[in-house]
Amino acid sequence: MTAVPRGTTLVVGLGLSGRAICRHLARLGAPFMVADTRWAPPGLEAFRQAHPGVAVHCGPLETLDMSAAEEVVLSPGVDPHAPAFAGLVEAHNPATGKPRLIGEIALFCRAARGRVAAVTGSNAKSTVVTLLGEMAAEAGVRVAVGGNLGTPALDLLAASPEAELYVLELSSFQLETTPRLNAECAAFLNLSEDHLDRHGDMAAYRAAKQRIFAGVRRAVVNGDDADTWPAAPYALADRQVVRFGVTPPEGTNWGLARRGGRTWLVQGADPWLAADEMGLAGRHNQQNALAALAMGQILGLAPAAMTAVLRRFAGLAHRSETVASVNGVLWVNDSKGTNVGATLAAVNGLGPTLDGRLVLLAGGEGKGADFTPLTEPLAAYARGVMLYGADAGRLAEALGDRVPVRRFADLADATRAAAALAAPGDCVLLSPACASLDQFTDYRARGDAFCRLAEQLKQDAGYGVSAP
Ligand code: UMA
Ligand code: ADP
Repeated sequence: MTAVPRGTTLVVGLGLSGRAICRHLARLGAPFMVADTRWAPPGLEAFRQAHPGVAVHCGPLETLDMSAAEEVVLSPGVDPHAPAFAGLVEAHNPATGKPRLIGEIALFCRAARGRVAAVTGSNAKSTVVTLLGEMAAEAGVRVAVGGNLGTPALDLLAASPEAELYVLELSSFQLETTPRLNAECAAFLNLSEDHLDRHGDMAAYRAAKQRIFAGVRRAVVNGDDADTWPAAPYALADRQVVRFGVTPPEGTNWGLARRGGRTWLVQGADPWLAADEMGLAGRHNQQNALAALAMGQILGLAPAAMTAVLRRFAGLAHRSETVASVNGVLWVNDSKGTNVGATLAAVNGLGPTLDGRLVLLAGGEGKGADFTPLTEPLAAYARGVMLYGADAGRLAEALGDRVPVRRFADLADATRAAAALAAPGDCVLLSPACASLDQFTDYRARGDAFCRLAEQLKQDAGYGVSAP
């Protein structure tokens, strides 16, 4: 049994967040050691070189005595309810009064000087965070953007110490270990099944996301999704909550309204921008734009700066991204569709716009989700569904005989079969409704593989791929 020395902070996890936590503690001059549950975590040698003299424990945490640790700081990929942390969750150190177990974002809250705008939800976080970050920059605010999106929050502090505003994408994993975020503005965009293998059930998943409202000044929520509304113990006064939705809104809420034959983004009765002027396409992105506008207004950003960004922003890679057009067939990379809600948005968004039908590529790690909500939309819009990866069997079972389904060993085989099936006017859509980790390093690698396959088809006889 190894013991964490008294007064030493234990950092768990040597990934992106863990390394950012270590850099932060080193900058503060706080003594720390590191543990990772894996025997050979990636980047171990580089870590040892960057932090000579810092003790590293690799392997099961049960052989580590944490009882004297100053505090235990978890990476998001580490489950605070694992047996090794029994007794630490929600416990406080009697000597310091601080929680015994926290995450990276709790350290961020202690150190950040600028205002915090935070975004969570099962889907659309990255899109809304990017929109809001660009709006703030366009409005002349010194802004830093990161969190689950990419740059770990603690690295933002060092990279942009002068930031007036931090725009953070926060996952349920990060929020679960954040006692009080105290955000100036926090948005909870939507809730659909995801990460049930970690949280156990939807109630626990929702409760983790609700923590975004702890200590918040103003909240932005989805008027059509009651799960996103602040609930006990984070209930807020009505005047603190702004809603967005897809219908004409009341008061100062945000929504969509028809004017002169066009759909407009509106606040109450005030039109802000016609939806067809946006760089982003699809009803789901109109909701995303409304959420960003609602947050931007709360933060005092200039309206002209916000609408300028909505006009020019054309979307992030791997999110319903058109990557090729092959003999009249559209190829769309929605590799970031890692859960059922995201794939539903892609299928319902694209399906009605096609002259032909969808050929969907799906599969991977389903994270315990129920796939049956995909059946009806796929029956309506799909010519066929090509399944691959760990949960292909569960997907096939859920879709039953309502949709023609075929199974393949991997994405490459599934993609070739999709190309053979698709007819002019169709769309080959990669939106897997699953995580990629059984066959790829992450969703980007999966999306890149799909793009390479499309590119390969361009070289093959009979396929004249042109840029979209
Ligand atoms: N791991 C172990 N043992 C350990 C520590 C980690 O097995 O002791 C495993 C985890 O189970 C996981 C992997 O290592 O499979 C990475 O975990 P991590 O906590 O070290 O992850 P980081 O590299 O720090 O990346 C995290 C986020 N990853 C997770 O939450 C799993 C990244 O989001 C995020 O970009 C990064 O911090 C910076 O903030 C990725 C993600 O998939 C994109 N997030 C999920 C999502 O978006 O759905 C929540
Ligand atoms: P996140 O960071 O929450 O994963 P992204 O902006 O990266 O969000 O989008 C993830 C997936 O969700 C993509 O497949 C995207 O097409 C889909 N999506 C985008 N906006 C919405 C929305 N409003 N509702 C449901 N799905 C959406």
